[in-house]
Amino acid sequence: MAEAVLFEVKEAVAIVTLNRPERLNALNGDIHAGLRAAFDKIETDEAIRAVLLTGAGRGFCAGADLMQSLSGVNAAEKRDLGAALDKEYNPLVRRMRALPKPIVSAVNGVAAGAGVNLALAGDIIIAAQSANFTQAFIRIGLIPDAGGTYFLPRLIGDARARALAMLGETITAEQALAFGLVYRLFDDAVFHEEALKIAAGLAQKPTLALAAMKRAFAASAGNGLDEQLDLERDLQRDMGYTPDFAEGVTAFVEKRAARFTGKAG
Ligand code: T3D
Repeated sequence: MAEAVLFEVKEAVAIVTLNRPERLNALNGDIHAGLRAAFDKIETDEAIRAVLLTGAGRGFCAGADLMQSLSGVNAAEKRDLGAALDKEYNPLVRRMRALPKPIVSAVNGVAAGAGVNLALAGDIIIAAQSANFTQAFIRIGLIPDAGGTYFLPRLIGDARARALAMLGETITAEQALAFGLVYRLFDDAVFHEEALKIAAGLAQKPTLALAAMKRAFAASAGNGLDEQLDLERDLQRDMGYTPDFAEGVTAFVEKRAARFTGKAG
């Protein structure tokens, strides 16, 4: 049986590929286990400085596997869906947001349900022209999970978030771009190459500054301006002590490209 999640490292980028193309990479136990193993490696391997999350085949991810994880649900069987979120989805989303390395979500095709929201847990979300996005939950009597009710209003505004969640309509990649759900689109033919280029570029940047930015952006959702200014001060103080800051300034003065290591000392 093929591995449910493919993992390789190229140019200091961990390329994590959801690999159940015949099910549009719907999330089952194997995929969750594969993602846990991938993030274990990403968190501990210093040579990995960025992540590219994508899908095999024509799908990015169709959300929870309705044939496996959610099959057999009927009126007689009361299923505790909260337990699945506690065990698999929520730790994954928290882990992605807390990861001190940037994550590029490369939505190569169909994205539905938790598949969309998994992409939104990344830092930079890009999509292929053929991709589409569906908050499919309402079609089966659920609410957006995996952070959907958190990410959506913040990214695209409350009105659009509610409409997408409540209507369960599919939007094209062009609409997703216009809404601000994704940062950029690329032609399908060059999508993987362009996605890797973005991730590899991030892997050469001052990793500690990227990690500090993630912390600052995460905190800004709950902070007032005063708290955020204080946090920026504290994080910037830390950045001022990093070798990459010294290298950045030196390279500027010497009129050459900076060579960042991403290391603390
Ligand atoms: O306990 C918990 O896990 C709770 C967590 C819940 C989180 C959730 O994500 S709930 C939402 C689950 N996802 C969905 O409801 C989406 C279901 N899929 C669809 O609505 C459509 O497939 C799509 C809109 C995503 C794509 O449509 P289309 O026309 O491009 O493709 P298709 O023909 O429907 O799908 C292709 C194949 O993938 C097909 O298999 P077949 O007929 O060729 O053998 C289809 O059954 C399979 N597939 C698609 N989505 C899923 C799936 N198989 C299992 N689970 C899926 N989610």
